[in-house]
Amino acid sequence: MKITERLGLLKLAKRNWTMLLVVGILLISLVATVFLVQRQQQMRGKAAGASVTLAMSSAVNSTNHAMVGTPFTVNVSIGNQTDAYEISAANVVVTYDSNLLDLGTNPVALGSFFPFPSGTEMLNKVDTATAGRVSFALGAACPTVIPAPTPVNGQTPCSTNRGSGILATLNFVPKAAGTANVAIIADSGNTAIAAVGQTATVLTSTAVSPLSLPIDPAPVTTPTLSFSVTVQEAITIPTTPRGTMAANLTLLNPTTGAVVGSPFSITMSQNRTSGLYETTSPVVLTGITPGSYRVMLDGVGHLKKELTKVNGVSTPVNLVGGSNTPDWKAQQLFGGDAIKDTANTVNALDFGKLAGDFLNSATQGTSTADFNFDGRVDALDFGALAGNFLKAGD
Ligand SMILES: [Ca+2]
Ligand SMILES: [Ca+2]
Repeated sequence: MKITERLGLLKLAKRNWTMLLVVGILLISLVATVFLVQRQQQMRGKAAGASVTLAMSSAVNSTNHAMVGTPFTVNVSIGNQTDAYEISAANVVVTYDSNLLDLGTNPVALGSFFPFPSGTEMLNKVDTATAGRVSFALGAACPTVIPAPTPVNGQTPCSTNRGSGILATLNFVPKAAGTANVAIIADSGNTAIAAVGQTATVLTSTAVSPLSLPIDPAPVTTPTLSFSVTVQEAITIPTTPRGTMAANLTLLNPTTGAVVGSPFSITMSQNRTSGLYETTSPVVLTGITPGSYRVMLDGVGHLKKELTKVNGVSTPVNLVGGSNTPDWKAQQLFGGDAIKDTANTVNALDFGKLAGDFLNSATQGTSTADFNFDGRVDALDFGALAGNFLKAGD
């Protein structure tokens, strides 16, 4: 073969290689284009079926009621069912029945949906200024997110997330019994969800069912009462312990003065150190609800005394559930009232009783005329009666 012929063959081969390369590139481009178009179509389809919702849940329900004074929580969750959106921020407004509920000391606790928000940033965006309304915005400083997240109601969004999760936990303290409503104001002007690349809220369902939360009254704890008083005739502490004093304790309505419930029969004994007569055990005020009362003590042989009188003025005591230990030790019982009657005084009838029991062995130890509880009716008791003659009880 001549050289010129050989060169011609080589030129032909080079053209073929070039053509092959061009065809190959065209083919690859075609495949890539088809793939990208398909991918885009897939993504469009995903976005079209996207659904972002808000929901509330609480352990309080028709079975497990809340209770006055006992805090409980409500979770506010986001549902991003198709994971189509990269959620960048949430602004949620919740209303609650402020007649029945107070917000707890930490009203909005951060949920787990946003992975990196700073709690401090979020707390700055919690608004509890209006009773019955609490709002919070999640999202803080994440300046490197590209594209820049869309602000929600002026709040700068922070880290992004897909899927579902708890945005925040609201803390409430029930203050009155009833059925409290807690609702999300789910309209775009108040509650909004922002997603990367979206210019409007992506919240699809604005109908969030309010929670109806039953609240029971707090269980009533029965008040108990322990106190001491001074018994005029028994101030000294003899070698032989003095006898006990039986008494009726009566609670009165502070406004009307009406007797509340039944009188309580109590026993008081002398404290061997102070000389005061004290309740031997806390008086369990069964049937009495915590509240404000006047308290009357009617001890055997002694004029009736209002323990809640201060300088002659009724000053009701506030009895709480559980232990009450008011300081009534300065209240003094006056002896001489051997016969209790409507006259409520130390008078001739009482003197008659004392005279009848005077040094009478048959009544020693049991007589209502033993005003100093020493087991005898004698001159000391006569002295007490004489000193209080014509005095009236409360
Ligand atoms: Ca009397
Ligand atoms: Ca006596």
